[in-house]
Amino acid sequence: MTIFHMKEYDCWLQGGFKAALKAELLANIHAEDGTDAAILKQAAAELREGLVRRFGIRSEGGNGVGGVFLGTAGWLTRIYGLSFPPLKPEGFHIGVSEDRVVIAGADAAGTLYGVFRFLSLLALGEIKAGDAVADAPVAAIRALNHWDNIEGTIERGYAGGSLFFKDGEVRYDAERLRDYARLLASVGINVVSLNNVNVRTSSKLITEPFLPRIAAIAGIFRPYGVRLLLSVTFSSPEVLGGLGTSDPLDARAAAWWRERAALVYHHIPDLRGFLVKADSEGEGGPFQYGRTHADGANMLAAAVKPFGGECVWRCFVYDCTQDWRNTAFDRARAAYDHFKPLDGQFAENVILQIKHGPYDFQVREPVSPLFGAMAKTRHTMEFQITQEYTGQQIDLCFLPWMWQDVMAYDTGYGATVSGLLGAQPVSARQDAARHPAAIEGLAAVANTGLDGNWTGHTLAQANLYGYGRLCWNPALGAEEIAREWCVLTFGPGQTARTVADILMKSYPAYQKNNAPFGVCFMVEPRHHYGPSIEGYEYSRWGTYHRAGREAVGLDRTGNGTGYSAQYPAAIAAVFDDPRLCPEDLLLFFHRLRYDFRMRNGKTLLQNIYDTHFEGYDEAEALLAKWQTLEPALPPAVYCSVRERLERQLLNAREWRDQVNTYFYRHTLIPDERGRKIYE
Ligand code: GCV
Repeated sequence: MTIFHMKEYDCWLQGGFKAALKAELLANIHAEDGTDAAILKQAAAELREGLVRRFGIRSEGGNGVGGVFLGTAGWLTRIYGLSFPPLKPEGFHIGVSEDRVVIAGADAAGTLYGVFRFLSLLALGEIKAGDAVADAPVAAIRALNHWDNIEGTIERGYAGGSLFFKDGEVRYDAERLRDYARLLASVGINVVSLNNVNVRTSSKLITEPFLPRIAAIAGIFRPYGVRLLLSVTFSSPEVLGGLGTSDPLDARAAAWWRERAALVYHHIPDLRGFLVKADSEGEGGPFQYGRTHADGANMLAAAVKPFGGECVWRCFVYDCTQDWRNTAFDRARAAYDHFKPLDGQFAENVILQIKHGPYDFQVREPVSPLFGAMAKTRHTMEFQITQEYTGQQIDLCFLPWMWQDVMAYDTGYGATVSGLLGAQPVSARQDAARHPAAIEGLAAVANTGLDGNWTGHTLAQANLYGYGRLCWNPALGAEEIAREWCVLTFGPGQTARTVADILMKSYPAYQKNNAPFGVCFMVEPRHHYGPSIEGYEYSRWGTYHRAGREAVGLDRTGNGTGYSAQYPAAIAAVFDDPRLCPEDLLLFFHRLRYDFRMRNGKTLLQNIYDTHFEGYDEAEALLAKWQTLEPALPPAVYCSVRERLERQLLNAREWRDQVNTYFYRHTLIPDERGRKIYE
């Protein structure tokens, strides 16, 4: 085996590749970079820098008729008389002949994305003379949310400290932020929020001493086509303005926000807008004043509207002070119950951000019933790349494996999630063909920090890469994403194939270890790493499985909490019938006896035992497979992943033994294969 000398810091933009196109051709660059447009200049710089660093090809400046022609389609037509098929916004066309490569962007961002795609295709060995590639992002909003605190810590962060803040200040390494912006742009991310949605001490970021520093960060991201969002606390008029109220219908609060928005936009004129978590887990919100979330969001939207800004409003609103004794209450209902009745009441520059499932980024949840149902309100879907509930970047869990299921889910409104993402947003209503409930984009909680490899677990870089690629093209399968990422990171060959195989097997293994069949939340309270079967069972958070001697799970059908009725009738009918319900969601929708026969003919209990034994064995196989790569990897990379896979195995052992023991003690029914379960 040969060693590909990958550098963890470089992620999927590794050097050391051989270009299949002639160096003389690639070195001769004719680029539209003599303009004022920062993004176009960056595109040309990225092409030159990428060719040197990744392929060892140094450009000499354009001369003669051959070479690489880079710019917007309009410029290439004007200067060189080239013509192109119509390009979609932010899209590009790449055409290669024996003596010419043309990279034409629909606009400046498309040109930049065209460069990154060209370099990727070159590294993947997937571009040669005669090829033509035209592509454009499917999702208009491709956002990354950081949950960074101004102290420098990161809520649910597992990769070191904040890239943006330290000790109460905006403090960063500009070089590193540029590298970060490049990484994000290379997979098409175009919006980044910097600070935690639990705003607390970072509420002051929208005050004068901090704004110039935030503006400087915006300046680093700008040439990469990335615009910033700032998380703000709804209670700002009280907290920062000393007003004594933040009531959205109080003229003083609205005026305070208008003034504040003017100040913020004075410093950062292209800020995308404000991101808000309101009435949730201790954050203030309109409910405090007896107002609706439309009242709250619209007030903020009005404040940023004169500057072209948007109010991104999260739908993670639920009562976290519940009583476990109350079996009628169901937290899963909350987002739909709160927001569906408000559909149509939000201003045009409000974008609702809805978690992909009704709970909270569990290993397996149904898709939220709000998707497809919000026909009159702009909205995006929220994912979590940081692995709060999926192993915290100690355990390997390749998230695109689950995200592809979300994308393929048929909402029952005449479109899958991926179909809704492809549709036009509400703001482009004139298009009669558009689906009324188009999803305008994706947002995801970032998994990055100051660790040298950005993500703690080196293989967790694949989740960030995969998220960007999925925003770009929601129809991309996990396997394709894994293959691309592995070649771009580990070079072509057997090592990449082995790592891709490890990635693809990691999510099913993790799911088997975790709470059985969609029951959710059997995790250690507070930090959420590792099993605690009753950790949340008697708490206020509304996350119960109610396991007893004879049955487990929550009845969310019409006979129970009625949650399933939030879906269109045809979908609800599937979820309501335990014989039709997807088995990995069986206990999310049903309370079932342990002797319920699943589709493989075995009882529910035996399936719980089996999956947990398998989950451990599969974690063991992941480690064994990784160990075969020792001769092919730089020692530091090999060792850091091996050490994590060893910890993952210990974790899997806890999951297996705690879950199986728990159910054995409740039922006193042994494993039919006589495997070890503790008394
Ligand atoms: C930022 C979960 C997490 C919280 C997070 C919250 C949210 O509850 O545990 O850390 O808060 O989701 O999405 O707002």
